[in-house]
Amino acid sequence: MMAAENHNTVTGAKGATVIVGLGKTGLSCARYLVQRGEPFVVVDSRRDPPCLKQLLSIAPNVECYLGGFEPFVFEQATRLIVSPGVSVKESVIANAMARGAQLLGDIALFAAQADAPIIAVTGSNGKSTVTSMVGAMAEHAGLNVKVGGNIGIPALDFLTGQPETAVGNSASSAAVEKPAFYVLELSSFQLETTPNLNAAAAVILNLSADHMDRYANMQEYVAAKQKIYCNCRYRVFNRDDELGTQMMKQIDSGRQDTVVSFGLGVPATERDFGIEHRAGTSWLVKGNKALMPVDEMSLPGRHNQANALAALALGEAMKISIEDMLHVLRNFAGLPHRMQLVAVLKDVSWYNDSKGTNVGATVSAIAGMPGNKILIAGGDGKGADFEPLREAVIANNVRLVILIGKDADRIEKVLSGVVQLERAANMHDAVMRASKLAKAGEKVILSPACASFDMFRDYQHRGDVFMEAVRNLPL
Ligand code: UMA
Ligand code: ADP
Repeated sequence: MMAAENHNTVTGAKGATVIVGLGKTGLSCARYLVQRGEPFVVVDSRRDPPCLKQLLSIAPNVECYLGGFEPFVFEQATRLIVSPGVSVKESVIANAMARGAQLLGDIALFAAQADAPIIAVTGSNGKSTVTSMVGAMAEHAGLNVKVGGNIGIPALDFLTGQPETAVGNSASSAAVEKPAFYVLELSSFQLETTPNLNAAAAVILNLSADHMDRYANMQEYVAAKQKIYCNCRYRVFNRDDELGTQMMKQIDSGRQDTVVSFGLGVPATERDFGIEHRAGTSWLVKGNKALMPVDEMSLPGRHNQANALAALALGEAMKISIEDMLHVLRNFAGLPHRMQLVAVLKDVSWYNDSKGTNVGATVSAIAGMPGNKILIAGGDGKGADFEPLREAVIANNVRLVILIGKDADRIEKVLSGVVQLERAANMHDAVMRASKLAKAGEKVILSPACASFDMFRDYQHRGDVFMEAVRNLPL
């Protein structure tokens, strides 16, 4: 039975645990509870949530309330397992918590049962890059490692043995084999429902405004991120990041755990990672030990040097040899939709940075690319302040900005008068305009500074549409 949406009671003990949200995360939580024989009900505000069919195949009799958050579903709950896409400020959730219901997310369930140490990565930008680098380093060192979380594979799928959770292994062996480590990318949404992550090592890469439609202010966002260090034994932080450094000073008082910093300058202690210029060459260094010339890294840009240093610090916590880690930094191909070179046409280079979903990411994308450029930006700004784009556009030779999407007006307000602006009706139009206006030697970068949901399924879809439009340009 799939419970009818007009039921006004939740039956028996099933109502005690409510899974809120039926996307990938909700489904992974349902699988986990089914395997443990624990009863639950599911609720989603969408009438047709993406994982309904899969849910009914593993739990045909589950009670499932769709198309809204009816209060009666929450009133009987003693435990809410809330998906990252649902705000914990929803009144039904806040009321249940006020009554004493326990609030958890998938990562909290995972952390309580994980059979191997967790290496955790968060930050406003660079999470997927660093998570993937650390995963690749561990694999190169011959470790069986599982890489997941916000990067795309719900962590609980590792415990329930889903075949797609095999990373760098055959599906059959990875489903049963206990890994040496879990490397998890964690969003602020996942962290805010994780009271005790208990990670073996964790990093906050950087802190700049994101998801301001879900948080009242920066403080609230930072407090969610800070949960990554809860009971963590090896804390890595970015000493160039003001908020991150402040946070570390506050947490530090009286604690004896290992604390390692990374930053783009010379490190102050032998434990810390940084960059030092010696005889005309920039080196990645640990303390005063030179590790590798920065030029040997496969990924370009200062932000990727910071990402590499963070990955080195985490890899060291996993006891991976420096040689194995440097090999990965020399050969890491980078991820799609992150400053991905799509084509060079008539001496114009086209880059897909669709994963630039907040202002900080777009600022680093344009700052990291020398020469004149055209920026395609816009979408759903998630309540962001676009002001930092103004300075970045002026300082980094952005000659033209083509705006798309819901928040084009808001971005135009900030950039008006400092750069030539164009409006485009859709991505194809934006690419056509850029192609007509680009001059030889310039770069065209899609780095929207916004989420994609106003026009596309997700950032991958947006990047794919962009790349297709570029590849279809008349030669
Ligand atoms: N939604 C509703 N009603 C509901 C439940 C969800 O409208 O009742 C909407 C949400 O507002 C959201 C969408 O449905 O727009 C998906 O939400 P979800 O919680 O069901 O998402 P999942 O499919 O479980 O995917 C989540 C992460 N999604 C979000 O945090 C929005 C995925 O990160 C993550 O890969 C996956 O779990 C596995 O861990 C994506 C993401 O966009 C990539 N993350 C944000 C980011 O990186 O900026 C945080
Ligand atoms: P996340 O998973 O946090 O969204 P990604 O590794 O997917 O981060 O990178 C997303 C975008 O953010 C990239 O395309 C790049 O423009 C930018 N970026 C990556 N690393 C950093 C960093 N350390 N600092 C600032 N911006 C970054």
